[in-house]
Amino acid sequence: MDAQTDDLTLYHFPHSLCSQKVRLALAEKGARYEVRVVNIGPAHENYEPWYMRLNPRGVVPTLVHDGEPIVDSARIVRYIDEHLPGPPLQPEDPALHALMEEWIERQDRFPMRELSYGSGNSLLMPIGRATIMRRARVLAAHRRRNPGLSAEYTARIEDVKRWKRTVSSPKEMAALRQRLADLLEELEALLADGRDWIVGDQYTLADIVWTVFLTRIRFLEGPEALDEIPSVRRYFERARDRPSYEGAGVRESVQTRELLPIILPFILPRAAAALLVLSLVGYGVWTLTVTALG
Ligand SMILES: N[C@@H](CCC(=O)N[C@@H](CS)C(=O)NCC(=O)O)C(=O)O
Repeated sequence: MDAQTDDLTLYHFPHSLCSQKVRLALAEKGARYEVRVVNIGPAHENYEPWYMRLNPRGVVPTLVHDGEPIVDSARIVRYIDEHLPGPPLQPEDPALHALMEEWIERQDRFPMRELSYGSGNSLLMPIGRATIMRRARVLAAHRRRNPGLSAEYTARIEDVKRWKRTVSSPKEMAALRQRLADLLEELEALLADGRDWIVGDQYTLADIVWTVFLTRIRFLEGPEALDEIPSVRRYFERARDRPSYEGAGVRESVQTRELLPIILPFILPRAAAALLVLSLVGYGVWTLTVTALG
């Protein structure tokens, strides 16, 4: 394919797992693209009608290529490989291609969102959990104002309720952690023959999704999370050493300096309003007390 001449815009959020997969695929291809940050919390710009029309599930990422939106990170990374110039990221051999697909799907099926919000010890985790039900309220308010998108908002509200039920259930969370341990053991078994990448010698889309997934596991569980599975740890280190990892800005921790400008414009006006109300109530109580005392 010739040099890239097309218009590409990625709607994303810097720390989002799925956005990072797409950025990594774009970096491997050496693609040039515009970015638009969609504030997925606390402003929930992703639930606004303009974005729901672009991405009916109201999630990031969305890639817009010459005006056409493509949604769902697993589809987007395939699309990137098939439509942009750069090194091929899918094997030609059908058996290897099937292996790549199998590992993309294994990763994609794992509910990382639930694990991210239902475990971890960072201060941000309880805050994150508390925000889940706020999403249902924001979605319901949008549904009232946008009857044309009622089906999309209803589907999303149901999804948010399921999300909340899972992260609130210690039994489901324990099962999820076991499922993750099994999945990582399966990857360890695959890589134990010394292969560099999931299908062998070629770095493919499967490695892209697994690089970001393993980064998130280390983010949640600490850098020692892969110590018991040495082949996976070495595999992750190889992937992290690729220039694309830095180029895509794969996040290994919360970048407070990056998140604050996104969060503060939402929090500050509300904090100021709350302070004003508290001051008015305090002043009222004080005036009444002074009046009552004569
Ligand atoms: N299957 C979708 C999932 C996308 C997804 O869940 N994105 C998350 C960030 S990684 C999101 O937008 N969350 C915001 C929300 O659910 O409100 C994909 O792979 O693109």
